[in-house]
Amino acid sequence: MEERAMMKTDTLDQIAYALYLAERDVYEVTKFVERYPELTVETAYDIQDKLIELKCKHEQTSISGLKLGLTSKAKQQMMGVHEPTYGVLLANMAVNAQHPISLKSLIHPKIEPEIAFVFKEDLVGPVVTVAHVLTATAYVAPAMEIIDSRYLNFHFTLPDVIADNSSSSRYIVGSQKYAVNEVDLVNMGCIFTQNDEMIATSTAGSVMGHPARAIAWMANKLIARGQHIRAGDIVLSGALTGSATMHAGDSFTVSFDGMESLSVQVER
Ligand code: 0L1
Ligand code: MG
Repeated sequence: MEERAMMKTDTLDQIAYALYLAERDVYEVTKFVERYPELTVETAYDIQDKLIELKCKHEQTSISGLKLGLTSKAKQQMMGVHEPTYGVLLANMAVNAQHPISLKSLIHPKIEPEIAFVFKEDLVGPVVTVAHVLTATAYVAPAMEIIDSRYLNFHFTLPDVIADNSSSSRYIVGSQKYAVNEVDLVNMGCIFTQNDEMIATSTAGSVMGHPARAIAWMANKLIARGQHIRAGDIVLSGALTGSATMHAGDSFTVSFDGMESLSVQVER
């Protein structure tokens, strides 16, 4: 609480609005920590909440779920941060894989394989475990996330990226649904291809040993802010591999053992 009081509400509103405009008008901004060194992880989640309010109001959309980011040590090291993050998914971020994706409204998009968990029950911290996550899950499905940091060259600190809704941009969820006991959420292999060339392989367990562990971590964080995972929410687990830069005409496919593969095509 004390930490949060160090930044004026006006400043938090201004940062949220600057991030909203950068996304709306498709341009990059420089990280805010340089201008506001007092920005903390907690104040950054306050800004994220304000950004989501702005987007819901101006884009006439609503919250459809949550996403985890930076769940692998490799990605944390790559980005120079020390813990995972979460962000909010909105209904208008959902992409239908049947149609080519336009990059026109995106700044410098990258795409990454994820596992989507869809919830049939609320999941409320602070003592959520992997078992609780699995019990509350209606189904899992293959997914991809398009991330599009609003920061120049994807350069940010942990508070910056949290304020920017953890780089959320779009998400794609496969139409086939799988019960949690139908797939091996630790050892299930994943192959990620770009234009039919394999660019990365991984296993489900690359997300904190078990993707449900990442979700439990988030549920236990959310409660400190009076928030929780709601029945009906879609939650993206965090990426299983590094992300790939998207170009016009590219195609991307993620194939998980035991699940139908999911492909997207980028508009030419
Ligand atoms: O979903 C992710 O892992 C991305 C979180 C933000 C970091 C980035 O923009 O790469
Ligand atoms: Mg992601």
